[in-house]
Amino acid sequence: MKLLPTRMRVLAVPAIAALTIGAADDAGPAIRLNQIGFLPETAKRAVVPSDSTVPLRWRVLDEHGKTAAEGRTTVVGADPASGDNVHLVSFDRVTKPGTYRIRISDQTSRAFAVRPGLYAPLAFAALNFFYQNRAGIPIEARYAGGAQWARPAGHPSETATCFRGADERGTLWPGCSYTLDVTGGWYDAGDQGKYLVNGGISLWTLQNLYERQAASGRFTFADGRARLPEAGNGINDLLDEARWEMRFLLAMQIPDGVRTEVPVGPLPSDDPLTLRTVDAGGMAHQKVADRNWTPLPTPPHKDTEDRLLYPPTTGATLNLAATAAQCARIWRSVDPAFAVTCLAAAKRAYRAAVRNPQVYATNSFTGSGGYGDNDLSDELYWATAELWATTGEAVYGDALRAMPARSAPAAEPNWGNVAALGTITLATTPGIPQAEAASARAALVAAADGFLAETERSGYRIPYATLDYPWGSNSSILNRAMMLGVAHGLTGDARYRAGVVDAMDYLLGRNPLDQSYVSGFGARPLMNPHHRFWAHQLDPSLPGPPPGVVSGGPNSTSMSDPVAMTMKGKCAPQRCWKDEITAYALNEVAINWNAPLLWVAAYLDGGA
Ligand code: 9MR
Ligand code: 9MR
Repeated sequence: MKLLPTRMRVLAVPAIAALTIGAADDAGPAIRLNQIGFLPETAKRAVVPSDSTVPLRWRVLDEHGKTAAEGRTTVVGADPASGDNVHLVSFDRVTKPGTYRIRISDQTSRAFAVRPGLYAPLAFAALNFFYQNRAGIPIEARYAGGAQWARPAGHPSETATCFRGADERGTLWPGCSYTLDVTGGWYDAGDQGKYLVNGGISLWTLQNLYERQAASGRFTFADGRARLPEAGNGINDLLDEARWEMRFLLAMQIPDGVRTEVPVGPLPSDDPLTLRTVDAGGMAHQKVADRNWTPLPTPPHKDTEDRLLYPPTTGATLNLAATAAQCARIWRSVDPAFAVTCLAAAKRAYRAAVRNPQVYATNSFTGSGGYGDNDLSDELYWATAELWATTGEAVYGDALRAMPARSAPAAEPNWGNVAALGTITLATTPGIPQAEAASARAALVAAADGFLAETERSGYRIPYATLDYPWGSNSSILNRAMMLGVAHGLTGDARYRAGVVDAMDYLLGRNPLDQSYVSGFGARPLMNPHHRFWAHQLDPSLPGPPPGVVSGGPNSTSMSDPVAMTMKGKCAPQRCWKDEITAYALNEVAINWNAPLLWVAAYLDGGA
């Protein structure tokens, strides 16, 4: 990778090392750190772009200008992910609550806080994102944090039938003779599609956070603490939010006895596809979404497109099986009737997926995203693990023991690779037999060790050393942080917690763009995400994002939107990002990205 010129101005006095620190420019002071600050007892690090080859003197100054700590930077050197030469400042020993700045040579950082409770507002805001993206219910000012975010219900009674006719590749779909009432759930992202694949990982993450809090007894979102219509109903607010999505997933399940035409087996590359009739009872539709892409902006209540059910897939069905199984064990003690509903749906979905194991999403419809995945072995493993953890039934344990995914090294999860979700469940749910629990724990700790090793190769010191930044890279980093949090819980080893802090520091400003990727948090927060309602940049009468929304982040590998296209080949991976609403490959928001933000913020707040 070629080193690219950085945006900083380097003073041309190389003989005097202390002067070669990058100067402030429009990106702010050249000392990069978490813009919301630090908890008293965690790792504290800043990164300084500088070409100096010798350590630089730093001082941390308190609010009176007195030196609270001092030392010399560690020279890290050239960092291909950012294109910067960097130094590291470590000031863990500043633990006294207060407001500080870092001074290096003639540069002074922004003021930052050291204080307990720093992450609670972020955790609540990240949860509120899900309320704000609810379909089928009016978004009210009192819950949304202000009148600007209120809107009438989007798709308030969404009774949909199946797509019928020719798709983009000429395959002819038969439609169906039924409708499903699929009102509710969360919109996926900047678009208003509602997808089972992606709904699944997002819902799992909220439910998992609840399970961890139930196990520890420290509930961040005890009933009445969050801003939600359901607050005060006697049920934990995080569970209320999760149930909003769970009910939608349940509604997407096909009634028993339905036979439908779908592609069966690996998808050929030539179109149109040949469809075969299968027993689809218990399968789930891939998505309900607009027939055509709506323009930006389109507030949800102004969407005039047809809303259609798209063909059932094995992937969607396994997402339903996994999350409904998890739902069943969580709700057993809270609302037993809902738990029974979830378990019945999970088992029915699982049977349907086993009967139809290779019905893949074709990615051939306009108007919504594809979420196509041609390897469902990890989804099967995940669903099997969840059902086993919930029921203890031997049929699931036996199936699981026969699966290769079990011993695979654990990568951070994403919508298309969900094995880690099953492994976390096996590692942490009471009742899993010792052998399986131990191997799941070992796999997670090994993965966490791998992430920490990557920190050592990362200039900005994050547990993510790739030079190929994918679509939604911020969520890859957050999901790694979640796994590090799990490893911390399993081992008690503080190094894993420090890794979580490193990841969050990057998200909140310790990056080459000096950018907080989260709206409403930090000195330079996200302002213009790709979203059809938070579209202030295109229409001043619409709001910007509410606080607590994370951008997908730098994307150096699929630079397909109009903004990204102009940057292609010209940015170091961590710089392939722009805060522009039209930059959907760089700057969209999504439920599966905000979910790990919520998980990690709650964890850092002491609640996971
Ligand atoms: O707005 C859409 C966004 O939610 C998706 O992530 C993205 C990729 O599937 O597509 C966006 O929609 C664009 C479409 O793909 C092409 N025409 C312009 C659309 C609006 O930006
Ligand atoms: O998150 C998805 C990413 O992994 C894919 O590369 C990308 C293009 O297919 O699509 C992303 O998912 C989008 C979905 O298709 C539609 N809603 C918005 C999602 C986030 O951009």
